[in-house]
Amino acid sequence: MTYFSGIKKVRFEGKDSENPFSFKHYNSKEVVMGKTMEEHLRFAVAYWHTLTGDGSDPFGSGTMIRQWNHLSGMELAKIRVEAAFEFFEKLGVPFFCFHDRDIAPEGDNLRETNKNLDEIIGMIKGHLSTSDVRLLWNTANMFTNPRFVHGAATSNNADVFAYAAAQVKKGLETAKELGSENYVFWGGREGYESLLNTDLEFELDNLARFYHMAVDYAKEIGYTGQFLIEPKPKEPTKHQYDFDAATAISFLQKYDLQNHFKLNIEANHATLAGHTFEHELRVARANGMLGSIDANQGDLLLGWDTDEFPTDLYAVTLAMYEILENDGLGKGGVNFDAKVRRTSFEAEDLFLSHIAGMDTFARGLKVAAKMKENRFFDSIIEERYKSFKEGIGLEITSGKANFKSLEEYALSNEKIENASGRIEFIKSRINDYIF
Ligand code: XUL
Ligand code: CO
Repeated sequence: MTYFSGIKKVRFEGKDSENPFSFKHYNSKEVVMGKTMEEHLRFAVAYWHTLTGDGSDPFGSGTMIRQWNHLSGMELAKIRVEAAFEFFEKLGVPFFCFHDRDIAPEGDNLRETNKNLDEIIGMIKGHLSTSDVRLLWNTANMFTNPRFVHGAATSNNADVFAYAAAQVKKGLETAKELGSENYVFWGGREGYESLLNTDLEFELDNLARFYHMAVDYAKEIGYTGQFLIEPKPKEPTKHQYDFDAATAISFLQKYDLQNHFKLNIEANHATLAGHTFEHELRVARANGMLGSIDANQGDLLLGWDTDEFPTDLYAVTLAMYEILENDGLGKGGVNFDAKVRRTSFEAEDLFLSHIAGMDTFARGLKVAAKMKENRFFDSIIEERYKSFKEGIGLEITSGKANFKSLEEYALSNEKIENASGRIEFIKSRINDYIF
């Protein structure tokens, strides 16, 4: 049985190819700065958008034409696994990611839910053993079911906290069983709607308790994957606790969790927080906490998470520069947390959208590598901060200066001269690199 019958394995054919089902730029074996593109990019497919998503929105039902539309329950879950591996292999992506509830439906109680999950995990394990595909990360969906109406680890209801703990316990066992390279925590409904009924400090303490329990349990079962927190400022709650990279990092530091977690930075979450993608990557990198990325893009005219496939070459180039400067993503990767538009409802669009994203990242990688090789940003930064390399600047950075010596210097320094930041010139040079 095949689920994408008209489509052959997608191959690199170069930029002059007329075949839409080919890569124009992503050549998995091409070496860029000492590593293959496949090693740099570590692409992953998001199960929830690509296999589970049906194109429904708050105004209308699903539009996606899929061969499995007539099925439901466990039958549907099983077919999706078959379709998933056909898709991953035809597309040539090395990784995928899922939430527990993407792969198997809930049963009448937690025991039955776990039984459903076990059956599907068994199937996935079978596929993994005969395929080159691996699991980049798994996570727990603790936001869809009504029990999570007030949050999961930050719920006011201790029974919900316990349920969430049981769910993540199972998630960590799944991660170990399937050899997942990372385990993700995105704070689905961990936030608040109104401060009028919220004990913010208590909820944050509970969130930290929850994370410590997860760290302890991973250690207990010998799961050594990287833990990742995925910041997002809002949606579904009005205010999410893991608002952005800086907020997540200070939370981890306050609760002594910083050595156990890195961040999974998502482009559209960055823009919702009023930041650029590269800002969030830079903040994570500067703190040694850049672990993985959720590759997508938002629509700057819309105020919500549109999760579009990333095709903005400018933004992707700057993101890839941050990743190269981070010396790669380690165990992390580039996960397409992106969905085809509701109007792109044919199964073929799943391929075309991923190809668009993969080609954009391949181009971004190549441009960023050229900038890095030419020390484009390094020389701008060196020139701009050169006043700290000698004289009074060197005294400041070497710890020799104090307020008194600096006052003495400032009193004797008649004229301060600043240099232009040259922003417009820099932007036009970046255009030259891209085009
Ligand atoms: C939601 C989001 C999630 C996480 C995993 O905005 O990005 O899909 O990536 O829970
Ligand atoms: Co995401």
